[in-house]
Amino acid sequence: MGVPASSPSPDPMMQLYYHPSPNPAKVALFLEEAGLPYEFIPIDTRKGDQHSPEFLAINPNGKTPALADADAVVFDSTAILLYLAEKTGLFMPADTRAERAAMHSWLMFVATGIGPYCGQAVHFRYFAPEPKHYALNRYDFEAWRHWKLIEERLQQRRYMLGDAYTLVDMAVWGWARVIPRVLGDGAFEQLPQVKRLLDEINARPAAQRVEALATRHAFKTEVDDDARRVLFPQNARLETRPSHD
Ligand SMILES: N[C@@H](CCC(=O)N[C@@H](CS)C(=O)NCC(=O)O)C(=O)O
Repeated sequence: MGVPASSPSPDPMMQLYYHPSPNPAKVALFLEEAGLPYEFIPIDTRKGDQHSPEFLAINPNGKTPALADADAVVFDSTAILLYLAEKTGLFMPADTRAERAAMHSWLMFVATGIGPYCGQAVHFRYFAPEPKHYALNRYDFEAWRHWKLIEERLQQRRYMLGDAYTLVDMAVWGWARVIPRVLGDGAFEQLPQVKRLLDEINARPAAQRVEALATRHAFKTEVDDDARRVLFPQNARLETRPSHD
Protein backbone atom coordinates (compact mmCIF):
# COMPACT_ATOMS: atom_id res chain seq x y z
CA MET A 1 0.00 0.00 0.00
CA GLY A 2 1.38 3.38 -0.98
CA VAL A 3 1.54 6.47 1.17
CA PRO A 4 -1.78 8.31 0.92
CA ALA A 5 -1.49 11.35 -1.29
CA SER A 6 -1.71 14.46 0.85
CA SER A 7 -3.01 17.63 -0.66
CA PRO A 8 -0.63 20.59 -0.28
CA SER A 9 -1.60 22.77 2.67
CA PRO A 10 -3.29 25.96 1.52
CA ASP A 11 -1.40 29.22 1.88
CA PRO A 12 -2.14 30.79 5.28
CA MET A 13 -4.31 33.89 5.10
CA MET A 14 -2.48 37.20 4.67
CA GLN A 15 -3.11 40.09 7.07
CA LEU A 16 -3.68 43.57 5.63
CA TYR A 17 -3.11 46.45 8.04
CA TYR A 18 -5.47 49.06 6.72
CA HIS A 19 -6.71 52.61 6.94
CA PRO A 20 -9.08 53.95 4.28
CA SER A 21 -6.63 56.35 2.67
CA PRO A 22 -4.74 56.48 -0.65
CA ASN A 23 -1.69 54.28 -0.04
CA PRO A 24 -3.56 51.41 1.64
CA ALA A 25 -6.31 51.58 -1.01
CA LYS A 26 -3.85 50.67 -3.81
CA VAL A 27 -2.87 47.48 -2.02
CA ALA A 28 -6.45 46.52 -1.19
CA LEU A 29 -7.28 46.99 -4.88
CA PHE A 30 -4.61 44.48 -5.88
CA LEU A 31 -5.82 41.94 -3.29
CA GLU A 32 -9.42 42.37 -4.42
CA GLU A 33 -8.58 42.21 -8.13
CA ALA A 34 -6.50 39.08 -7.60
CA GLY A 35 -9.19 37.46 -5.44
CA LEU A 36 -6.65 36.83 -2.68
CA PRO A 37 -8.26 36.24 0.72
CA TYR A 38 -6.93 38.42 3.51
CA GLU A 39 -7.65 39.29 7.10
CA PHE A 40 -8.60 42.93 7.48
CA ILE A 41 -6.83 44.60 10.41
CA PRO A 42 -7.91 48.21 10.95
CA ILE A 43 -5.23 50.69 11.95
CA ASP A 44 -7.04 53.82 13.01
CA THR A 45 -4.38 56.43 12.38
CA ARG A 46 -6.53 59.25 13.76
CA LYS A 47 -6.59 57.39 17.09
CA GLY A 48 -2.84 56.66 17.04
CA ASP A 49 -2.91 52.89 16.31
CA GLN A 50 0.07 53.37 13.97
CA HIS A 51 2.30 54.10 16.99
CA SER A 52 1.40 50.94 18.95
CA PRO A 53 4.30 48.54 19.64
CA GLU A 54 2.32 45.72 17.94
CA PHE A 55 2.01 47.66 14.69
CA LEU A 56 5.56 49.05 14.84
CA ALA A 57 6.78 45.44 14.98
CA ILE A 58 5.07 44.98 11.58
CA ASN A 59 5.97 48.37 10.10
CA PRO A 60 8.73 50.24 11.92
CA ASN A 61 7.78 53.31 9.85
CA GLY A 62 4.40 53.49 11.62
CA LYS A 63 2.32 54.12 8.47
CA THR A 64 -0.37 52.21 6.64
CA PRO A 65 -0.51 49.91 4.71
CA ALA A 66 1.46 46.85 5.76
CA LEU A 67 0.99 43.21 4.81
CA ALA A 68 1.96 40.02 6.62
CA ASP A 69 2.14 36.84 4.56
CA ALA A 70 3.28 34.00 6.83
CA ASP A 71 6.95 34.80 7.55
CA ALA A 72 7.07 37.62 4.97
CA VAL A 73 6.21 41.07 6.26
CA VAL A 74 6.07 43.92 3.76
CA PHE A 75 5.48 47.61 4.34
CA ASP A 76 5.22 50.59 2.00
CA SER A 77 2.49 50.40 -0.62
CA THR A 78 4.80 50.17 -3.63
CA ALA A 79 6.81 47.37 -2.07
CA ILE A 80 3.57 45.53 -1.29
CA LEU A 81 2.27 45.94 -4.84
CA LEU A 82 5.52 44.54 -6.23
CA TYR A 83 5.50 41.72 -3.66
CA LEU A 84 1.97 40.68 -4.61
CA ALA A 85 2.60 40.97 -8.34
CA GLU A 86 5.75 38.84 -8.05
CA LYS A 87 4.00 36.32 -5.80
CA THR A 88 1.03 35.85 -8.11
CA GLY A 89 2.41 36.80 -11.52
CA LEU A 90 -0.74 38.93 -11.92
CA PHE A 91 -1.07 42.51 -13.19
CA MET A 92 2.56 42.56 -14.32
CA PRO A 93 3.53 43.91 -17.72
CA ALA A 94 5.11 41.66 -20.36
CA ASP A 95 8.39 40.19 -19.20
CA THR A 96 10.73 42.31 -21.29
CA ARG A 97 13.45 44.68 -20.15
CA ALA A 98 11.66 47.64 -21.70
CA GLU A 99 8.34 46.86 -20.01
CA ARG A 100 9.98 46.23 -16.64
CA ALA A 101 11.93 49.48 -16.95
CA ALA A 102 8.70 51.40 -17.58
CA MET A 103 6.97 49.61 -14.71
CA HIS A 104 9.70 50.44 -12.20
CA SER A 105 10.02 54.03 -13.41
CA TRP A 106 6.30 54.81 -13.13
CA LEU A 107 5.86 52.93 -9.86
CA MET A 108 8.69 54.94 -8.31
CA PHE A 109 7.34 58.13 -9.85
CA VAL A 110 4.06 57.54 -8.00
CA ALA A 111 5.85 56.47 -4.80
CA THR A 112 8.31 59.36 -4.61
CA GLY A 113 6.43 62.09 -6.50
CA ILE A 114 2.66 61.72 -6.60
CA GLY A 115 2.33 60.36 -3.05
CA PRO A 116 4.60 62.73 -1.13
CA TYR A 117 3.68 65.90 -3.04
CA CYS A 118 -0.06 65.18 -2.85
CA GLY A 119 0.28 64.34 0.84
CA GLN A 120 2.12 67.58 1.59
CA ALA A 121 -0.29 69.61 -0.57
CA VAL A 122 -3.16 68.26 1.55
CA HIS A 123 -1.23 68.98 4.73
CA PHE A 124 -0.52 72.60 3.87
CA ARG A 125 -3.93 73.26 2.30
CA TYR A 126 -5.97 71.97 5.26
CA PHE A 127 -3.83 71.58 8.35
CA ALA A 128 -0.83 73.94 8.47
CA PRO A 129 -1.09 77.21 10.37
CA GLU A 130 -0.57 80.53 8.59
CA PRO A 131 1.61 81.77 7.05
CA LYS A 132 1.62 78.88 4.59
CA HIS A 133 1.51 80.54 1.21
CA TYR A 134 5.10 79.65 0.31
CA ALA A 135 4.83 75.97 1.30
CA LEU A 136 1.38 75.48 -0.19
CA ASN A 137 2.49 77.06 -3.46
CA ARG A 138 5.44 74.70 -3.68
CA TYR A 139 3.54 71.49 -2.95
CA ASP A 140 0.48 72.41 -5.00
CA PHE A 141 2.77 73.26 -7.95
CA GLU A 142 4.64 69.99 -7.68
CA ALA A 143 1.47 67.92 -7.22
CA TRP A 144 0.04 69.51 -10.39
CA ARG A 145 3.29 69.00 -12.29
CA HIS A 146 3.32 65.30 -11.43
CA TRP A 147 -0.35 64.79 -12.36
CA LYS A 148 0.18 66.58 -15.69
CA LEU A 149 2.89 64.04 -16.52
CA ILE A 150 0.47 61.20 -15.83
CA GLU A 151 -2.12 63.03 -17.95
CA GLU A 152 0.32 63.28 -20.87
CA ARG A 153 1.21 59.62 -20.57
CA LEU A 154 -2.46 58.61 -20.62
CA GLN A 155 -3.08 60.71 -23.74
CA GLN A 156 -0.96 58.18 -25.63
CA ARG A 157 -2.16 54.90 -24.11
CA ARG A 158 -5.17 53.40 -22.40
CA TYR A 159 -3.28 52.35 -19.27
CA MET A 160 -0.04 53.53 -17.71
CA LEU A 161 1.99 50.78 -19.40
CA GLY A 162 0.01 50.41 -22.62
CA ASP A 163 -2.93 48.14 -23.41
CA ALA A 164 -2.98 46.11 -20.20
CA TYR A 165 -4.26 47.04 -16.73
CA THR A 166 -1.32 46.59 -14.32
CA LEU A 167 -0.15 47.31 -10.79
CA VAL A 168 0.96 50.78 -11.97
CA ASP A 169 -2.65 51.73 -12.70
CA MET A 170 -3.55 50.56 -9.20
CA ALA A 171 -0.83 52.78 -7.74
CA VAL A 172 -2.15 55.75 -9.73
CA TRP A 173 -5.76 54.98 -8.76
CA GLY A 174 -4.99 55.20 -5.02
CA TRP A 175 -4.21 58.92 -5.33
CA ALA A 176 -6.42 59.77 -8.33
CA ARG A 177 -9.48 59.08 -6.12
CA VAL A 178 -8.60 62.06 -3.93
CA ILE A 179 -7.51 64.57 -6.60
CA PRO A 180 -10.31 67.09 -5.84
CA ARG A 181 -9.20 67.20 -2.20
CA VAL A 182 -5.54 67.55 -3.21
CA LEU A 183 -5.78 69.99 -6.13
CA GLY A 184 -9.22 71.56 -5.76
CA ASP A 185 -12.74 70.82 -6.99
CA GLY A 186 -12.27 71.68 -10.67
CA ALA A 187 -8.99 69.78 -11.08
CA PHE A 188 -10.35 67.00 -13.30
CA GLU A 189 -11.22 69.56 -15.98
CA GLN A 190 -7.48 69.81 -16.57
CA LEU A 191 -6.86 66.08 -16.15
CA PRO A 192 -9.45 64.38 -18.40
CA GLN A 193 -7.31 61.31 -19.13
CA VAL A 194 -6.63 60.76 -15.45
CA LYS A 195 -10.40 61.03 -14.87
CA ARG A 196 -11.02 58.51 -17.66
CA LEU A 197 -8.71 55.98 -15.99
CA LEU A 198 -10.18 56.70 -12.56
CA ASP A 199 -13.76 56.20 -13.82
CA GLU A 200 -12.84 52.97 -15.55
CA ILE A 201 -11.21 51.51 -12.44
CA ASN A 202 -13.95 52.83 -10.14
CA ALA A 203 -16.48 50.86 -12.20
CA ARG A 204 -14.69 47.59 -11.48
CA PRO A 205 -16.25 45.45 -8.71
CA ALA A 206 -12.86 45.16 -7.00
CA ALA A 207 -12.64 48.95 -6.61
CA GLN A 208 -16.15 49.05 -5.19
CA ARG A 209 -15.18 46.40 -2.64
CA VAL A 210 -12.21 48.54 -1.66
CA GLU A 211 -14.40 51.61 -1.11
CA ALA A 212 -16.65 49.45 1.13
CA LEU A 213 -13.69 48.62 3.40
CA ALA A 214 -14.07 52.06 4.98
CA THR A 215 -17.31 50.79 6.56
CA ARG A 216 -15.80 47.57 7.95
CA HIS A 217 -14.58 49.47 11.02
CA ALA A 218 -15.77 52.64 12.77
CA PHE A 219 -12.71 54.62 11.67
CA LYS A 220 -12.45 57.99 13.35
CA THR A 221 -13.30 60.70 10.84
CA GLU A 222 -12.72 63.94 12.79
CA VAL A 223 -9.30 65.55 12.85
CA ASP A 224 -9.59 66.99 16.35
CA ASP A 225 -6.75 67.97 18.69
CA ASP A 226 -6.16 64.34 19.72
CA ALA A 227 -5.94 63.26 16.07
CA ARG A 228 -3.55 66.11 15.26
CA ARG A 229 -1.29 65.02 18.12
CA VAL A 230 -0.92 61.48 16.72
CA LEU A 231 -0.86 62.45 13.04
CA PHE A 232 1.51 65.41 13.34
CA PRO A 233 3.84 64.55 16.25
CA GLN A 234 6.34 67.13 14.98
CA ASN A 235 4.10 69.91 16.30
CA ALA A 236 5.03 69.03 19.89
CA ARG A 237 8.48 70.51 19.22
CA LEU A 238 6.94 73.88 18.38
CA GLU A 239 5.77 74.26 21.97
CA THR A 240 9.29 73.94 23.37
CA ARG A 241 11.43 74.98 20.38
CA PRO A 242 9.52 77.54 18.36
CA SER A 243 12.34 78.27 15.91
CA HIS A 244 14.89 76.02 14.20
CA ASP A 245 17.13 78.80 12.88
N1 LIG B 1 5.41 55.58 1.55
C1 LIG B 1 4.34 55.01 2.32
C2 LIG B 1 3.48 56.12 2.89
C3 LIG B 1 2.43 55.59 3.82
C4 LIG B 1 1.56 56.68 4.41
O1 LIG B 1 1.94 57.87 4.48
N2 LIG B 1 0.37 56.25 4.85
C5 LIG B 1 -0.58 57.15 5.46
C6 LIG B 1 -1.96 56.85 4.89
S1 LIG B 1 -2.02 57.20 3.14
C7 LIG B 1 -0.57 56.96 6.98
O2 LIG B 1 -0.55 55.85 7.46
N3 LIG B 1 -0.60 58.08 7.71
C8 LIG B 1 -0.63 58.07 9.14
C9 LIG B 1 0.53 58.82 9.76
O3 LIG B 1 1.32 59.44 9.02
O4 LIG B 1 0.65 58.79 10.98
C10 LIG B 1 3.49 54.05 1.45
O5 LIG B 1 3.41 54.27 0.24
O6 LIG B 1 2.94 53.09 1.99
